[in-house]
Amino acid sequence: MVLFQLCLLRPLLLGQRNLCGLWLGRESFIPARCPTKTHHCHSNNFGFGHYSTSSAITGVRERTLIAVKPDGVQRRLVGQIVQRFEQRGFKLVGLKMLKASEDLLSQHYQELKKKDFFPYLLCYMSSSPLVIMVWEGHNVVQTSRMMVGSTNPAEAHPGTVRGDFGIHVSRNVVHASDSVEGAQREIQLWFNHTELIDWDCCDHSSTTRS
Ligand code: DAT
Ligand code: MG
Repeated sequence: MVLFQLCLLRPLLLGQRNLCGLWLGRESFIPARCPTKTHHCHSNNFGFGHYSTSSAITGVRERTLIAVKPDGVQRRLVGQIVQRFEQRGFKLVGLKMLKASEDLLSQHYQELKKKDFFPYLLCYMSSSPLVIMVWEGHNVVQTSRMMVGSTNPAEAHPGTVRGDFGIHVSRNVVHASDSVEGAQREIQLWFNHTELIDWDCCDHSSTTRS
């Protein structure tokens, strides 16, 4: 409460136009404006004024790996799946289409090696192209899991990707990392760092501030 009042008062005292930033939990406060005119602060080209780049904001740079699986690509669902993440306000920082090797998939699904469906999973996932993406934003790992829905589409809620497009657990349309640590491992596995793009959204102030 005290913090809220302080952040509300500070811009007024400093004569700044923007009011309070967004409190996103103990670790993540997004200031309404860049506190100093440092190199982190710059104008964009879209008339949204100054803002801090995401690299200056703790917690907003969380990233996750999302993959449209072979059934999703074959059924031409890539656009609809990308649209859901864009509409939610997340930022696309990496995207590629590829046919994955069983070796790469085996590393990706390393924790499932002992499952009886593992060979079928590798065979299916390597059977045709995947679209692999990295999305960035506040709490993106957990939110993506909610957007994707339960592993078994029969149990996934309507409104989730799997609940809307899936029927069987072995053809559940998308992959989403299940933890921040898992996401970091998977992103490093699928992407070279030069393939990930740091860029500033022109609507940054509309998606990450109150
Ligand atoms: P999730 O993809 O929701 O993280 P997971 O990591 O437990 O689920 O499993 C990875 C994938 O393996 C899952 O998306 C689909 C496949 N799979 C899981 N359980 C299965 C089963 N019982 N039969 C066939 N495929 C299964
Ligand atoms: Mg998983």
